[in-house]
Amino acid sequence: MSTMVKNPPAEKKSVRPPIVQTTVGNYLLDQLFSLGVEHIFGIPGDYVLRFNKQIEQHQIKFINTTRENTAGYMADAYARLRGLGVACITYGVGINIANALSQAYVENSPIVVISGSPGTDEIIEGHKLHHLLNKQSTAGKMDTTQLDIFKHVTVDQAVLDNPATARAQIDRVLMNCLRLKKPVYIEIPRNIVAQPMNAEPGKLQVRFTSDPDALKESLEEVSNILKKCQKPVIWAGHEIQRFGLGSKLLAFAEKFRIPVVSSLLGKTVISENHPLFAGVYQGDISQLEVSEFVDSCDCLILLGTILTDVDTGIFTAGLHQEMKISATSETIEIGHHTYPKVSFTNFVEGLAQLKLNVRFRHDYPANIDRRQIPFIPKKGAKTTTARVFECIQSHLISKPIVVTDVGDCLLGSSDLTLEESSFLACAYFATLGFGTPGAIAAQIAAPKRRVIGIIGDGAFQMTSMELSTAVRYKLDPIIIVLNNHGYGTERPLLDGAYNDIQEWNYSAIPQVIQGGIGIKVETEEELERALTQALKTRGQFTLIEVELDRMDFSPAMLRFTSNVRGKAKG
Ligand SMILES: Cc1ncc(C[n+]2csc(CCOP(=O)(O)OP(=O)(O)O)c2C)c(N)n1
Ligand SMILES: [Mg+2]
Repeated sequence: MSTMVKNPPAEKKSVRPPIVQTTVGNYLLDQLFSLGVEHIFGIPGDYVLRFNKQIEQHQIKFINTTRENTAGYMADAYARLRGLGVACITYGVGINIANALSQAYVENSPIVVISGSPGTDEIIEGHKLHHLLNKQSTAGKMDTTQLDIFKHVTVDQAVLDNPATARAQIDRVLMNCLRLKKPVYIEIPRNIVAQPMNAEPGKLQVRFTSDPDALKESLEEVSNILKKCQKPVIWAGHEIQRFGLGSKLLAFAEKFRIPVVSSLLGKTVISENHPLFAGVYQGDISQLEVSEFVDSCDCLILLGTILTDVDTGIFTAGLHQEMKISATSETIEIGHHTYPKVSFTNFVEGLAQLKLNVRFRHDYPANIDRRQIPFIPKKGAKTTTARVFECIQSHLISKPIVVTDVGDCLLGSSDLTLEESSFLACAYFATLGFGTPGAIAAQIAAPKRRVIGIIGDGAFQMTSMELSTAVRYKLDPIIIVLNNHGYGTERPLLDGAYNDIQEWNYSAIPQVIQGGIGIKVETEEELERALTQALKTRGQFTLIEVELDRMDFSPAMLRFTSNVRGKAKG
């Protein structure tokens, strides 16, 4: 008998993708594109021009911004909506992006900052190069000033000074950006950008792993708590959105019928029209029924929530529930136990799959009236901040993305009822100036959706020139400027002339930047008309300047000033 096997199973070969010749800059662009990046925000400069040329010849589109920090905010907004954002700067003078990186760092926004730099062949002893601090120029030794600064606000960095190691560096840094959801920094000396390198193109994939026994034990501990408690509530934070876990969170909440409140930073982690959604919880800044509800629960399940002063209502959130489960990307704590070997992603995925015969019944969330009340303008009435938000709420049928700045626009927006992933705001780092560039980038990231930016006059004066980017790329965000004549949020804390700002004719800005429509409104009727018209206008932005009294505030700001103001230091 022949021992020959007629059809031997095909030998399993590990199929490696073919090695391709590329360049350092192009490899980086290809990797970014494979991760869903279609736009890069930034400003060119001689240290980065060769890379700008490579972007021009790539599928990725370069969006010229007016400043580097706005490029950073735009990459941040893009990352929040698309999972990864990129900003590109030139060396030294682009350092003003550090503010945006700080925000992205603490608010977990995965941004890649790419900077050009002097060529490795240009560092000659005694030569002073522009844009550099030139503290000491030593032959052949790269300047590290920018790298040193950015090390504080990024989780990984690479200087691509050698094509032979560039691929490994790029892949490592991008993986860390996606794994940790925080900014990273890549510096490319200008003589390296077009140098050839070999690559095996392949999509980078982040895998989150846990010790299986520890994961099992942590989920068993959750099950035991769920069996014991009567009235649990999930307090969901922004990390759920950043790690793409919204559907898992919802599966967990729906399976056991657990109501969900969100933090302000995590607003819209799930649709706020979902029957289990019970409101934005911020301690004593919350609407009364929301804080009373959370206080009445006996089990608090924090998922992806960071307990900042803003999100705890200046630490007025009681957190005195008998049972507590808390999971973030940094730590998982259940009762008195911590689980360092369990990843946040695996834990939330595990919650969604829990098998447990428990259903909670409490009808509170259904009792919250979130019906959209039509906005009927009162004839001749001067508008107030509260009415601006009521008017916006009545126009949310088209499910726009709302982007806010810091100030009353942020607090006032907390009461809006929005769809999932429809709210962008820097509610922790709280840097003024995010709103306008953030709204423009949101439109680039999600071109099929309308975007409403709500911005205070003070914040608007910081980054309003970014509207010229909206003109250039024919974008049509609606920008509502709440003109309360200065730094209104600060007035109740400690007022002085320092809270006044120069009056601008905001609605005349379109004339200067040669595009867009400007409307000034003072009454409720004008506001309603302007917003209706803006929503119908496509292809150009509409700026609605709303004239408000200096000491007029939203209901949320009034809750802040009356309930927790004493705890806020000026
Ligand atoms: C970049 C930056 N500088 C300063 C502050 C401090 N600050 C917080 S709120 C605020 C006033 C904002 O004024 P405006 O944008 O008009 O909003 P309003 O408070 O009037 O609602 C200031 C100056 C900040 N948050 N960010
Ligand atoms: Mg103001």
